[in-house]
Amino acid sequence: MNFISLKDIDSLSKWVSEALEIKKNPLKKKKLGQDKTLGLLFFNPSLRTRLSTQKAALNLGMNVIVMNFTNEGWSLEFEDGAVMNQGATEHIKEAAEVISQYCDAIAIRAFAELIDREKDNSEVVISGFLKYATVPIINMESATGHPLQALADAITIEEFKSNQRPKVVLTWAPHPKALPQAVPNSFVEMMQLQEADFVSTHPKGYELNPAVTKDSKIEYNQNKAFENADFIYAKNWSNYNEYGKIKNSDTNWTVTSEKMKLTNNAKFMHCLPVRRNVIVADEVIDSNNSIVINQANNRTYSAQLVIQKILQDGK
Ligand code: SN0
Repeated sequence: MNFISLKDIDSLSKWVSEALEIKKNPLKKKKLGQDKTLGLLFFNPSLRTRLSTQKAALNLGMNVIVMNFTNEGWSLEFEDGAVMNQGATEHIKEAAEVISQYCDAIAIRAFAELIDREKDNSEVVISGFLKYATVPIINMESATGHPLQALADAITIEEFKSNQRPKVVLTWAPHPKALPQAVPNSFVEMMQLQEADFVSTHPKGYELNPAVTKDSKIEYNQNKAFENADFIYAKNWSNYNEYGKIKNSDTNWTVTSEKMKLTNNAKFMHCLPVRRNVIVADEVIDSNNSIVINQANNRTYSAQLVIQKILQDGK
C-alpha cells in the first residue's frame, strides 16, 4: 500500500472517523510499529510535516530516520538511461533500492519546481521512488498534491462544522513568492469527496488544473464567495496556465476582518506557514475563529492513520 494522493483513500468519512478515534488515544497501537523504521526524505523545507509525521511514527512505536536532500545527500538523477556526466551523482535506481533496505516505509517531500508543467505533472521524484523502492511510499507533498494535509483538513472540518452541509470556501490570496498548486489541488480533491457547498475563489486566470477541479464551483468575486461561508480556507498558488508565474499580487485578496464579516462567522483555515498581513490580516489569524493551530495538530493524526494502515497492510 502506498499513500500518494486522495485516490488512495477508499472512504474519506471512514478515514476521518478512524483518525478521530486515534486522536482520542494516540498511544493505543504503540506496539504496532515496534522494530520498524520509517524513513523521511526531504527535498524541501518542512516544519509541521516533518515533526507531525515523526510524532505519528513514534506514537506507533516506530523508529524514524530523516534525511535532507536539500543540503545533505547526493544530488539524484531520475532519468532512465541518463549519461551522468553532469551535476547528479547518484541514480534514483540505486538510491531507492538502498534506502528500501534500511526502511519499512519511505515518506517523501518533493515540491513542484514550477518551471516545466509537464515535468511537474509527471511527478518525477515520487514516480522514481515508486518505480525503484521496494517498500511503501508516503507523499509528504509532491509536485501536484499534499494528501496528508488534505486529510488533516478533512478531520478539522469534521470537528468544527456545525451543520451537515457546511459552506467551504477556498480563497486564493497574494504572496511574494511563486508557490506550488499541491495544497489547493489536494484540498479541492478532498472537498469533492465531502458533503459540502464548496466554492473556490481566485482571480481570473488562476484556475487550477482542470483535471483536478473538474466541475467544482468557481466564483471570481471573492466577496460574493465569502457570503454565508462556514469555513474560509486561504492559500496562495502560482499561475497554472502561465505555469509558475505570479500574475497577480492584488492585496484586495488578503483575508481581512471586513471580509470575514460577510461570512456566517466562518472559521479561518490555512495549512501554514503563512505570511501574516499578506495572506491574512493579524486580526483574523489571531481571532477566536482561527483554527490554524488545531489544523496543524491534526497533521499528526492524519499521518498516524496512514502509517497505521501501511503497517497493518504489511501484516
Ligand atoms: C509550501 C506550498 O506548497 O505552498 C508548503 C505548504 C505546506 N509553502 C511554501 O513554500 C511557503 C514559502 C514561503 O516563503 O512563504
